[in-house]
Amino acid sequence: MTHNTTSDADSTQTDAADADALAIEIVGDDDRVTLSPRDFETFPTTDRECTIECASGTRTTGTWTGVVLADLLDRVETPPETTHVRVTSTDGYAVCVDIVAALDAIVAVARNGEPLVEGKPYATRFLGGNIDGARTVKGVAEIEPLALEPNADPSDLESMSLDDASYG
Ligand SMILES: Nc1nc2c(c(=O)[nH]1)N[C@H]1C(S)=C(S)[C@@H](COP(=O)(O)O)O[C@H]1N2
Ligand SMILES: [Mo]
Repeated sequence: MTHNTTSDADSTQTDAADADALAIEIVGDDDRVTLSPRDFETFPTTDRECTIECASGTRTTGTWTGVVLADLLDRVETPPETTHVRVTSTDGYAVCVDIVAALDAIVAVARNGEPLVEGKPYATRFLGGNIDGARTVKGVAEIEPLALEPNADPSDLESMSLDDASYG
């Protein structure tokens, strides 16, 4: 997929940047699909009651509305023995969760009825009942199902060490 660059300084620049911020790439075995905000809106949504707890002790509970990850994965050819799903943010934050937790997770677009886009820069959030707070990725950019070897360490595929306060 190609994008217009934002170097044309005109009134569409902000819209284009916003659209890019919400585009989500699903990476399959041999194929990849980029979902624009408009594509994303065509999926049914569901609600999840979810508490996000940080190692530091901060907790936030809310009702999150979003698209079930399984529906997104259906758009690509997944590896036959998928064991994990890697989710990467626009800020480089990346987590790797097991497939059971991932299939029950959602990519949320709203919290307590409020669109996440109003809390920029993060318009989406990956979360689920069996996903710990630190692995609830804000600003989902890429979702990749993986078939890891039994002795592989999924945390090798994570980069969760951004501690710039602006990443929250
Ligand atoms: N993209 C991105 N997502 C992220 C983080 C991050 O740095 N970048 N931090 C994580 C951590 S450590 C926690 S505890 C929660 C914090 O979520 P909150 O700001 O809603 O409390 O977001 C998680 N998601
Ligand atoms: Mo955290």
